[in-house]
Amino acid sequence: MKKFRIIALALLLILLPSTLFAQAKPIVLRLAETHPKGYPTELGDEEFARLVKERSNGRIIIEVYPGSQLGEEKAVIEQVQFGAIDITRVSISPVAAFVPKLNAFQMPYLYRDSDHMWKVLKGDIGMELLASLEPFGFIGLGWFEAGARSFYNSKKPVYTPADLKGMKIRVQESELMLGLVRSFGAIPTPMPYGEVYSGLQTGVVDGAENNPPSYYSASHYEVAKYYTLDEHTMVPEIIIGSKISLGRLSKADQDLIKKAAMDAIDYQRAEWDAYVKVSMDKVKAAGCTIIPIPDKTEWMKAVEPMYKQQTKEIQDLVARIRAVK
Ligand code: GTR
Repeated sequence: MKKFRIIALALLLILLPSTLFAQAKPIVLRLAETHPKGYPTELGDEEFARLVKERSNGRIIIEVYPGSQLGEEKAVIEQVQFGAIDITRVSISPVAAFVPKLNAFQMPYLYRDSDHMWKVLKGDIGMELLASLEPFGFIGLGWFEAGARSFYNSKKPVYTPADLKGMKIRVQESELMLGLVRSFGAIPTPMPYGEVYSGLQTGVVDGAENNPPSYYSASHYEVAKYYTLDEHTMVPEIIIGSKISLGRLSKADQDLIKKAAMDAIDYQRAEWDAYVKVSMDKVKAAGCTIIPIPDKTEWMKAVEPMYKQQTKEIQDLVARIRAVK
């Protein structure tokens, strides 16, 4: 009996520390980010990770991999779907290839302004769209700001849609963006973000389109100095998790992660505004030709037919978005 007690005690001493150790081992989730360290979306990712760590008392760690270390956006989205990457922050544009409904959020000249867009994203429609990602293998976690996208090129100043005619313009891997560029009479060329600089430099494309932070931080301004502020789209960024990998966590942990993503939004938006100013100052100082377009009527007219070409589902969503006051 005594011998049995000694063995039991010995076993307890051996097993107890290892159980404690197992409990202390954190859950590590990898987050893929296209932009480099210090870019506003990357700072937003870091804030999201900080909130998750703090609120889970260090039980859940989100490791941010910036600068496309885990791949370009389309490939990363696929890996999230298969559970090989846990989370990513991407533009909704390439996600819409997997979840077509999201196209409603990137229609040209849709929002009155950024406040209108944020009312939509944080309101019922935004929540509904995040939830609608689940059947496709994603858990919609939150949105980030990405301002407005405009055209830039290496050839000449562009003042009207007619000036874009025949130009080869790089677009994200998105059907809707291909259609948008065609509406302006230009020739769309889908290409991963990481290839745009050399594409512009070698003349594979004449131009591209993006917001001021991307135009500046990816150095596109060095090789495409004409930037026309036509602001054709406001395409929100999205944070998506893998249904396979996050699905293994408890409901409480999934909710904690969702809430942290939402709570990181205001921080990211403030960083965004600051970086837009820095970017515009830098590209002006570098001698880029910035062409403001205060009256966008003819730009809007050129893309108007796109609205009629959308599915009924998207047209209904667009009507609801426009009705948000
Ligand atoms: C940026 C966006 C990136 C990426 C890029 C692109 O504005 O933040 O996630 O989608 O545009 O044009 O590929």
